[in-house]
Amino acid sequence: MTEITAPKSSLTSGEFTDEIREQLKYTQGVTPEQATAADVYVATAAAVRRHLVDSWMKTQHDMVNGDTKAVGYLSAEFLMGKQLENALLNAGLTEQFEGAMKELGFDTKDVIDAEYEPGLGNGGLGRLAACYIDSLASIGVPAFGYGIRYQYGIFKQEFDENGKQIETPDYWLVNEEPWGHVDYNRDQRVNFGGEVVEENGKRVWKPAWAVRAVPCDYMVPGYKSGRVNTLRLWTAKSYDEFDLLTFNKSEYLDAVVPKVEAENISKILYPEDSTPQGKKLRLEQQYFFVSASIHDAIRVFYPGEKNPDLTTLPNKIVFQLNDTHPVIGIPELMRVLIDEYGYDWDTAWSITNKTFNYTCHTLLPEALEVWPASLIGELLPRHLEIIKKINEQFMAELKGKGVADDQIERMRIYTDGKDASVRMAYLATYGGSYVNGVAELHSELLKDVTLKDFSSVYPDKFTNVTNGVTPRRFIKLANPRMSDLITEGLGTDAWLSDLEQLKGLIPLADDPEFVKKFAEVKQANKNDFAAFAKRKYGFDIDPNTMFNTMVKRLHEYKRQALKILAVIATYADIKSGKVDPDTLVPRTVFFGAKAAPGYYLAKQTIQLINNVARVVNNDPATKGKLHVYFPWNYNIELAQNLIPATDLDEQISQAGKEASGTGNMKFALNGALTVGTLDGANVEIRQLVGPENFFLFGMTEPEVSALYAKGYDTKGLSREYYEKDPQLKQAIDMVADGTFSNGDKDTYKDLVNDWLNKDYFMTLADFRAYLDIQAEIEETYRDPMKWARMAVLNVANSGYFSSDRSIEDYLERIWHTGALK
Ligand code: T68
Repeated sequence: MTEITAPKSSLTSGEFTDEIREQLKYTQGVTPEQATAADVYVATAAAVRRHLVDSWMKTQHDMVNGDTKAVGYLSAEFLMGKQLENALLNAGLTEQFEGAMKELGFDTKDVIDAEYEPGLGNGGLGRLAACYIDSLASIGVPAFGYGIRYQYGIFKQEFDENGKQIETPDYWLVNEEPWGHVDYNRDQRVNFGGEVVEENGKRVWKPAWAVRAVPCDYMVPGYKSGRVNTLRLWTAKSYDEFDLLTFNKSEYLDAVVPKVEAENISKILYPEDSTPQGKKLRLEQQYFFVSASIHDAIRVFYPGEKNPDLTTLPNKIVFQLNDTHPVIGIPELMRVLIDEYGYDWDTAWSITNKTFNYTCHTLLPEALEVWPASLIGELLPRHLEIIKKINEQFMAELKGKGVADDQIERMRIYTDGKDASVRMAYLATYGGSYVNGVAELHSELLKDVTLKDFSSVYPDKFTNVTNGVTPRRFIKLANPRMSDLITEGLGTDAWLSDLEQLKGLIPLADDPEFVKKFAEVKQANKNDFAAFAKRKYGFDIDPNTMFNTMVKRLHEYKRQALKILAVIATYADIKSGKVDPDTLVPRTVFFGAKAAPGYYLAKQTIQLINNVARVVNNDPATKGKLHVYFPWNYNIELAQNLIPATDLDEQISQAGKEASGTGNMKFALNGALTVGTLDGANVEIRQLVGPENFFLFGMTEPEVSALYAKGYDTKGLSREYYEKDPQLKQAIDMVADGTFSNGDKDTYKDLVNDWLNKDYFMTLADFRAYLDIQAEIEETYRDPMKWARMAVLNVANSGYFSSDRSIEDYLERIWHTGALK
């Protein structure tokens, strides 16, 4: 692990208070007496930024002038969460802030709450990008995060009176946003459309229109590293404030059309997290931020040079492609090198190949982006030519290697014919140096299934980097009580930048005093969460029940349906008198999940969960024994509150479908036990925390494959499970018979139909195993000390899942660079 040293800020609380006062006066124009919590938040943010500026500038200077290669993390999403607390922590100003708030008469919580959470991501992929730029800065590696400053982030989720999801726009820029610095002087021109013509034997792109990319810079302070990196998010602006010609014809409204169209590019984040829509605007977004970022990197690393030697580019920066969304960067860099800087094809290819690497985040074939060639040709005609040429070179290379014709055909990057298309994952795999999956099982399946043809020809390209999460936000800030207890137990807080030190807690699992304190921390967190949920959602939650949580995007493969069917089965047992409720472990089940707006079955599942919650929570028969809550609009803030309060975490995806998961890591690190399948990073979590401290159930990936081979989804085999298992049958019958839809039998008919006739993700096949493991969980939970001891061992053995470790793996296996000296 890299040595991390940085002085704690020597600023006093009094001095910090004065700085905040000054900001209140000069930026907000209010006296401390007039100030609201929102004013104090903005003023504090401005004051913190001032403390970071010197380190930020020095980091940039060292990056450009030193010989350490930088990382450019290209990602369509950065799901940052609120910034203030994290910036204070990493700047070493937390205590001064607390002192200042006392002096100014403000509650720290109110001030922190005043920040509006930016939601510039869908889920795991976007949050991972945010964790990675935190870790890069904390380790001291020079890096840029490059992405889009969407005006509208992920939609706000509400539920209507029938429990259906309603999406409303998330205009996160309603109020002042004090973190971003818009830099109009470092803009980039991004061209689109038009045609390619032959001029003096050269192919020349004559674009039809252009957009101005304006960067907005966010400082990314490292924890105790003294380094501050940059997150550069691009906004699309029009070059023509208004089109004069149109204006003169006095068509005033039409005059702003080009402006509106240009600015649409960074208007909204696409809310689909797994099914690419093939929309023109989406491709425009991708090219927009990638083109601006590549040009920006050349500007940064070759300042003022007219004829830079770009053969050195791979020594200056390495671009990581966060999934296929930025893969158009490969032909773009080729184009820049050849058309703008005059390099020959082979030189350009060698530079490009060394500069890019690709991370894949999925196993679902439908999630791999494939663009119609016609669309690429329309928007980026020169790129389409380059892609075709890359494909030709690739085919020839494969032939030269003696690859069989049918395999070569399967591997085409560009597929000919009427529906000609471009496979972005293939382009990324061939065009870059390395391809990695995000957990061991996932990387194996990538090699053996999804990209098997590629790994057979290029085995050395393939590697794994298991995901991680930042311990600063997800332990220290989210769970201050547990953090204090860990620091007390270990006698140091150095674990926050070297999470493997948590191993030092292993002996404390046998110290009843420590285990008891650990259980008390969990209880206090549960009490806090109950108060938070009352305040924010109006829920009346009993904190003396088991908190059982399933939070993640809603997707069939993640199997929220399995969880809700199990809840229904328990409910049915109570109602029918089969089970005496007094013998049950009292349990509160939490769901948090957004569904893509066009994802019909996912939305039905949300409606079902809400209505099960309504029925169960209002039934006197289950009172105090079983409750279900679905706090709407799951986001980072809710995660930070709910995860530390959770006893039991659900990671129950169908084996072979969840690439990694990162929620699973956050829960284990916060002392929740996991009930899970052998999928994604669950496999590694279980290995590390010990099988005896993990509730495993369900089919394995090979068993899943075998069941598909028998025709599970095509021959309707799920019905057999339904017929054979009375508890399963009853649960499904209750969904069908209107128990959760005021007697209406149609509400969930598509969901029920799917379960009984297709059930692609094998919810029914895993149902029995799932109920059985829940019984074992109950038995364990009845012994609070045993449970708490298992929880301690989960925390102690999960240090591996720090994003610092993931970044160290990227540095070693893929980027071949390190911290600034
Ligand atoms: C997630 N993917 C994986 N995608 O599902 C999860 N996709 O297993 C993994 O832990 C995580 O990535 C980090 O590696 C996503 O979150 C998206 O959000 C997404 C967004 C747009 C298009 C496609």
